[in-house]
Amino acid sequence: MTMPDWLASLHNQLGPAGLLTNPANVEPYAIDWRRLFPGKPLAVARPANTGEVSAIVKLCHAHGVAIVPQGGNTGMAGGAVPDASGGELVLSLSRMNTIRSIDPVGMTLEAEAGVILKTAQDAAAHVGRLLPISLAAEGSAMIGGIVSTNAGGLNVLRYGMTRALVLGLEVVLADGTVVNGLRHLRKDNAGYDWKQLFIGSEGTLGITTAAVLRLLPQPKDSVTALLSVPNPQAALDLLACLQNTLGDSITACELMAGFSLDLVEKHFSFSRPIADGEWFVLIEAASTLSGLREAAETALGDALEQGFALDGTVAESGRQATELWQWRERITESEAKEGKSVKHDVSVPIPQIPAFLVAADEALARLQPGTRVNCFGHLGDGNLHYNVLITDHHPDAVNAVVHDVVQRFGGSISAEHGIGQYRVAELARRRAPEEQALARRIKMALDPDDLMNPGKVLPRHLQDVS
Ligand code: FAD
Ligand code: 2HG
Ligand code: ZN
Repeated sequence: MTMPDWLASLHNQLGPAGLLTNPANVEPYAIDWRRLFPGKPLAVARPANTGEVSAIVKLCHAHGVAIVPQGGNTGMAGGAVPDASGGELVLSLSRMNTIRSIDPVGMTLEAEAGVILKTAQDAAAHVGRLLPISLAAEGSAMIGGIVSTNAGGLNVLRYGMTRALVLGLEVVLADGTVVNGLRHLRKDNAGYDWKQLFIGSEGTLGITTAAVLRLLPQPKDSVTALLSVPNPQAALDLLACLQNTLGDSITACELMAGFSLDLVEKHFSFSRPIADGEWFVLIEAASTLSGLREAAETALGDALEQGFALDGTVAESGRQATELWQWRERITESEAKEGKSVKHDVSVPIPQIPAFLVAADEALARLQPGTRVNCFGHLGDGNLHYNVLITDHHPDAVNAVVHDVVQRFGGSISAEHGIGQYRVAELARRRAPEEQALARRIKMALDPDDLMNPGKVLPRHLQDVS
């Protein structure tokens, strides 16, 4: 099949490494991590710099071609893959992988969108600083994807979501205009803080080409413990009890059902460091000051004495801490190996977690008794991954049942993964009309032709919606 003229001219401009058209080469970019949303890219553009991104976007704008930005393609909502029409261009940021600067005094790191999160973390650590964004996909997820999904992860309890760590952004707008807001400033109230619109917008408003991230001092000491708890309420009591003593040195507090650990044991053959139980909590504290370990061990002893935890193990070395974290970080892969699942990335007000779990379990049992739920997540953020292993029911029916309960508890149907294409209909069904209308006005202002990742976050053809 011959290329349209505009694509041929793009090919000349970007060179063979910059534009992939061969079906075998574009195939890896066509489907999401969960393999739920197979698409068909028109081609894959791989720009080497911001100027090339701008040139691609200008050309697409002129020819009415939709663009799907893609980073590490680890997203959980099908946001980074094109539809099946064969008409959407995937724009991969993977060749834009330069860390432009690290400033240990001003504590900032400026990175292009295609820098892998782990590479950025390591670069910060190399100068004694911490980039605290951390998630199990950090070996593949890229800064542009992290920013564009406003990723959460394992350290939100102490450091906040990605949004809290972004100081500056460079973006390419839907008409190809480059907007450089790469300021390394802690305080900047000069006009609208427009970068906030792009953070978490999942590529629907423009393309993030680089970001300035905030760094922190690297902790000198950390303590990691895995505890079994009798129930989710005890897990919350445990967290509160530890916070009373350890304050905000607690960086992570992750809840895992016994079933989640069973899955990891089954699919990775790890041997359990702790007796079997119904629920587990993985907790980590970190400090730049000395004395953390003694304080943490005393606090954990008190929590055990008060019955908030039944059993526990504290990592004695960095290697043991990594091993404990494997129980948490391997859950997603274990679930995928187990088979298909219907994922829910929900949040509810933190004190409501135990009641939410009871209500969700009851509602699911009414739909189908005996359904297996892989429930784990970021307890300290009120964010649970309440994943239902495949049932006889259509995923939409399962979503509806769980999200009805979430809504009753005043929660969110997407705490950290975003909407992508997976949750578009659910969001449209559940968001107040005024909020939806406001979102459409923002989209129409920045991307009136609906060419930036159409059909993600918002339904397609906004022009047709009154
Ligand atoms: P992609 O998947 O490539 O893209 C995600 C979205 O951002 C898409 O809509 C895409 O179009 C858009 N996008 C990507 N790059 C750009 C750009 N430069 N400009 C504009 N738009 C862009 N997420 C969490 O929040 N917390 C977790 O704990 C977590 N754990 C995970 C664990 C595993 C094992 C896996 C597979 C995923 C996990 N995720 C988690 C989800 C995922 O890693 C995050 O959403 C991550 O931020 C996606 O980064 P990415 O580079 O892979 O983005
Ligand atoms: C995590 O917390 C990720 O590990 C993935 O957000 C959650 O697999 C999931 O549903
Ligand atoms: Zn998560």
